[in-house]
Amino acid sequence: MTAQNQTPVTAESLQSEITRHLKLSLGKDPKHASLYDWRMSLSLALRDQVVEPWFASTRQTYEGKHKRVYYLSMEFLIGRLIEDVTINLDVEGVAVEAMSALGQDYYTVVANEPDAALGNGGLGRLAACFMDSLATLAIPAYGYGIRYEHGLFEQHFENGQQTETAEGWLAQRHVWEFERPEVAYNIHFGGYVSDEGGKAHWHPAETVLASAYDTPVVGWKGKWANTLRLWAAKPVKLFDLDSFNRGDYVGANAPERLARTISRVLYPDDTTQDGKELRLKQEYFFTSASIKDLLRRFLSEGNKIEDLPNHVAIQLNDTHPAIAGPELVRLLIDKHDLSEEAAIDTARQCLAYTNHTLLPEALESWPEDLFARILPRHHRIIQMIQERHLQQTGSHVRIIEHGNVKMGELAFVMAHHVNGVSALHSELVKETVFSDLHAAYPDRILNQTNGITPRRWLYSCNPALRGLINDTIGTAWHTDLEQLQDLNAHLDDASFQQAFRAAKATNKDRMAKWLKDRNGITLDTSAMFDIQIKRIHEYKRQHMNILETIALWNEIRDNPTANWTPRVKIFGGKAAPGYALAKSIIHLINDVAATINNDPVTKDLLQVVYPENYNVSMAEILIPASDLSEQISTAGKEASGTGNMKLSLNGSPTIGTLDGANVEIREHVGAENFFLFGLTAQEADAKRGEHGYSRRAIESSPVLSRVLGQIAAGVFSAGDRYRYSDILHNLYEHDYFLLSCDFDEYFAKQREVDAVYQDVPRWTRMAAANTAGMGWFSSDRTIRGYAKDIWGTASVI
Ligand code: 8GP
Repeated sequence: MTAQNQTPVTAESLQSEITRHLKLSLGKDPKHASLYDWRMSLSLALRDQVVEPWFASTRQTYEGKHKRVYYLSMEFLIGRLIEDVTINLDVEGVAVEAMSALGQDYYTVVANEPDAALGNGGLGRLAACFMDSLATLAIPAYGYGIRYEHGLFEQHFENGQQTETAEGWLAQRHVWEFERPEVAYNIHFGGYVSDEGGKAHWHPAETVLASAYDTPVVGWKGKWANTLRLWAAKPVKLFDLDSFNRGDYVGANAPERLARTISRVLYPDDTTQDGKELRLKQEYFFTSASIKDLLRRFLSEGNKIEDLPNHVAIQLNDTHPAIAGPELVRLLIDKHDLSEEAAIDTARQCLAYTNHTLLPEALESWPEDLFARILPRHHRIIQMIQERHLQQTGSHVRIIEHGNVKMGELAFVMAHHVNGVSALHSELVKETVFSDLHAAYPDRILNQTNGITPRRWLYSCNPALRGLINDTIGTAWHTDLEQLQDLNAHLDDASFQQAFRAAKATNKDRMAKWLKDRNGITLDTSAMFDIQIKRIHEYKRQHMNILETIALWNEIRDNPTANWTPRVKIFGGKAAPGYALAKSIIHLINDVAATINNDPVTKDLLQVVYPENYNVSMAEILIPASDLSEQISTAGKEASGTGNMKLSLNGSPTIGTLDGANVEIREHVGAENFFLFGLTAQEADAKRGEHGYSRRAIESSPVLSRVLGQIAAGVFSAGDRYRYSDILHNLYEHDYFLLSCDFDEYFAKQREVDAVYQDVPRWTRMAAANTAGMGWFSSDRTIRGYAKDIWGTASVI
């Protein structure tokens, strides 16, 4: 393979490449170079190193006629790339040395890179981890998505309340990508369908161009590289010269404005679907371009269309690209003359669908009239798919029902396999949302428990722990994370324990310094760092955490000289801009922080911090520093979680419910190393059937009643008794997410955490046992599972 054939990179060679780029690509004299110039030059010098392995991988795939995986996703939450590339190419040390020889600090340059935040949360970050594992495992693959001009919004706090501004990652040049103006497809919308000579013809009303931008994704040790191909929308006609000549300068730009809107912004909702026409257009835009692109590649290799499933595996990351089914069927019938039956069968053999959530509001559906107006040909094709499905299975489940086109049902019917993302979630997929379709297609649903890339989420973000693990068990874990179990032999070894604590202390110091520099906040690093980082949502129950914080504050004030375990409660996460209750929760957390942090009685024992604008690079600092991981969702609601995996892998035990992948994490790290509380998914369902359960639970809990009473009295809102009436009303009257029912057990479990934390050897053992037990959660394992059970592909080197 090329990586081995390539001349090894040395500090000297990299230094001269950086200088060359500074001069020839940036046009700068080193004397006048800014941080930006240095970052660009370093990135370009590194990118050069990826090109050869990338070419070689592509060549090898063509030559071997290997099947390719196409991962279609509206979101790729990539984060920064410099460290990703230096780690994967194993040149981090060399890069540090080269930059230092140029008078620059490598880590300052790294921190200058903006996050590529083309995603909202779990689903988008999973796609990024999968791209890393596909490259590391040398499975030929393309990621297909949208090159949004504006990624996830930037979050600010004004008087404790979230405000949002547009993010601008492309304001500076994105050096990692290669523009491919020659790779472009016309994407059509609207118009009507006519029937001529027994064939349907779509006469679209609107057309935009999908133009490709490629980013190489290099795997471990540079042995293989795949492509992330993102589509930008461009006008077919750049400019309306007629309008311009008539003096209508605004009108002249209309074609460009219209097209650009499609790839302008990432939809900022996490689990709520937005019924906007634009979103449907975005979905069709990138899916159609991707399907056309993969068909072009397939046909250019001289293949016959019937052979498509032997060469192409298309994975739909949630329902956002579910239009891939009808689009592929349309192209097979209208352009390649397959019969309806053959087209559906062929398409289905290529397609698989991953479900990421059971929340009903996230299951996409489109008003049928809107759908038919924008995609009239696909509307007819879906009717045809539905007819065949109803006839063949005798099922009564319709794709179009009550005037809505249901994308989950469409994705299910058009996929050869449907998977959930944790063992519990996959069972719930069978029992709930898709129970009827599961009865009609009993072999279709399977499970692939999520994973995380250990390159980014241990090796790169936690050099202190990486070093200790290397010294203790060697380096085999770099490519086989399950080797971490060898740490089990050292858990009771005093010197190992001490080194483990030292690594954690280093990470806590690093985080404290970062927060001091960023927000001027001083952290007590000897306190327990108790962290909840994720999107803000009622089901994730950040409000349970902050109510527990208030309860603890009360207890400390009642008895300040007791033997308390000092804690820093750390929150991170964004709320969807239109999700009012989630925004109220953020406000409450910030209000509580303001009160508690200024209380002289408790200030050395309890602190609440909520750094704004949580993103991937913030996660890389917070996760290694965590002592306790909060995974407290209502059982049955968190499909998997992946933050839970990152924290546990980095030596932070979980306090959590039996939800999503928590269940499997607990099995792998050992029940004795996990703080379990709360109703099970089944119990939660039963509880919802009991009339008046929340009011009863609140009234029978003195601790919770007191906390809610304080909020209602305006203790945290300068006497304003109504500021949080939405949260209070919700808890007393609905409490669908059962905070009231789980609260007392959660509070009690936290006090157990306090006690164990004071038993230093016991706590260290637990923390290290978490790291040792988490090897199974590598996304390499997950991807091997998809390759074997769903895609029919394997590593090719
Ligand atoms: C998330 C799930 O909430 C999380 O449990 C899981 O770990 C992650 O997907 C990866 O599987 N779901 C989403 O991010 C999600 O559904 N987002 C779409 C609605 C935008």
